[in-house]
Amino acid sequence: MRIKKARFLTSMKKTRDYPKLDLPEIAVCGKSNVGKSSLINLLTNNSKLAKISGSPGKTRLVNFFVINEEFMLVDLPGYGYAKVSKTEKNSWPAMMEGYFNVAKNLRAFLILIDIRHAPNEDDKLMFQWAAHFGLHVIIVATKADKIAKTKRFARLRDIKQQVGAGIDYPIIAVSALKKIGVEAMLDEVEKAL
Ligand SMILES: Nc1nc2c(ncn2[C@@H]2O[C@H](COP(=O)(O)OP(=O)(O)OP(=O)(O)O)[C@@H](O)[C@H]2O)c(=O)[nH]1
Ligand SMILES: [Mg+2]
Repeated sequence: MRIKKARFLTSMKKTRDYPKLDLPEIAVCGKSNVGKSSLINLLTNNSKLAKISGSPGKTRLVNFFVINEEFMLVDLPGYGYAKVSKTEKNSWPAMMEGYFNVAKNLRAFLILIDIRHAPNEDDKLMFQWAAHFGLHVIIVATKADKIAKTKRFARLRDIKQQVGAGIDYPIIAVSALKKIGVEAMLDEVEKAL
């Protein structure tokens, strides 16, 4: 697949703001600062599409991007960021739940994990939860440029094992900085669609 066109569509906090477009969706989730927005920019080859930030907690709404007028990439708010306000923290589960209630065309659920770190309890819960609901999970190990190429394979294997994924689950190493993993990601996305 080649991404020829990508555009920001809308942000959603309440389910009434869920876009009316009837397109399949690929959702991107993971801890704050793991590189969700950067992944969307990497795949669309547009560094300005999704807002990136050095400080975690940048994406606090569900953001929808329309790709090739064929499907949507959905940037979900990150979890596990200690410094967001209590109100914001409390609104996270409701916002996610709201999204899952209305997103009937969800074809794949990307769970991003920093390649350098072991998945934490939140990551594991996210994975178990998604698997429980029968979502097509793709694990994405981000910031692959931060470790030596020779160590990548072992890290992918460990992450997969630690998160509790069987051998059937795809796992892909990406680097937004070094533009690694784009083709593998687009292949998986295409399969899921
Ligand atoms: N070295 C390196 N840094 C990256 C990579 N991807 C993202 N980053 C950096 O990680 C930080 C967070 O990236 P974002 O894409 O904003 O992360 P996010 O998951 O969208 O964060 P929230 O919206 O806050 O949940 C930024 O400083 C990025 O430049 C990567 O592949 N390699
Ligand atoms: Mg973000």
